[in-house]
Amino acid sequence: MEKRAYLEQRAKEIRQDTLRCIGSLGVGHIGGSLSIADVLAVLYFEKMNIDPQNPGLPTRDRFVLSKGHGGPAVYATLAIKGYFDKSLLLTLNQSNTNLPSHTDKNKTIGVDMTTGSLGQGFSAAVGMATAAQLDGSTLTVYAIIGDGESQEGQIWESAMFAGSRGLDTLIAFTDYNKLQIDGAVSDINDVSPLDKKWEAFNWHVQVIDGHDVLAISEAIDIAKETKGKPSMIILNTIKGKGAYFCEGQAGSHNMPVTMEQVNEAIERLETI
Ligand SMILES: Cc1ncc(C[n+]2csc(CCOP(=O)(O)OP(=O)(O)O)c2C)c(N)n1
Ligand SMILES: [Mg+2]
Repeated sequence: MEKRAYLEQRAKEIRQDTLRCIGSLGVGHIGGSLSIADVLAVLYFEKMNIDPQNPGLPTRDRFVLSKGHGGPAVYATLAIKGYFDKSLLLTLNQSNTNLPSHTDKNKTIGVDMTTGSLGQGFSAAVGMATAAQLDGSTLTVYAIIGDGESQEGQIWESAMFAGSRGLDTLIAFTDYNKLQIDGAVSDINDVSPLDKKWEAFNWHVQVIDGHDVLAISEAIDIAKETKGKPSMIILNTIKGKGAYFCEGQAGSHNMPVTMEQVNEAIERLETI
């Protein structure tokens, strides 16, 4: 299968399983999970050096979802990749589950860092890349931060450190869906111009369509070829992308959902 078609198919499956996962609970972070489905498809099904049969391999690439509330999309991705059975997706955030609403490395096989307190995951990713640099390792550390999350001071503290250290094995993405919990990021505490800010912190910056799998794939290739600087890939995305009942809406952040909505959305994704 042609690369674009293959990756788009994986992204569609990630969206459908994310919806099944959140639908099983009846409430969840639909918007911020669906906006990252395409980058997860490219990372887990093309780029990352990982082996679901050997999830603890020290030389594997690392992935940190700093906006940890997008956990369901990561769980869908890991299940499709074969880290665990898809039936686990239907236990989201229930008692004794291995899939809490926010990613937790002590609970879920395949998750590299516990996140949820905004800003902290990115610092951990910078720490991982620093350790890899000290070890002389060539592994790549990938991280996704949110645009609302980018209002956290901690993001810029670690951005400055990574830039000053020239951590070129660190590739970060901003899920620039323009929305946070309460509304538009630009209304609450505008983070723009994000590209100029990251450049000023000595990062190599690219701005792309975050729903174009080939654009994401090419941007990662360019980031890997860039030496002496960490890379920021700003993904222009739509919150709730692919769910007809909440796409582009601030209310999609953490919302109730019925199985009727879930099934209808899954069916509509099938026909795109
Ligand atoms: C330190 C901290 N403060 C506040 C929160 C509550 N919180 C969770 S998600 C969120 C909004 C994040 O917005 P954004 O980064 O744009 O993510 P998106 O919803 O678009 O995925 C907030 C304020 C938190 N998890 N951690
Ligand atoms: Mg956002």
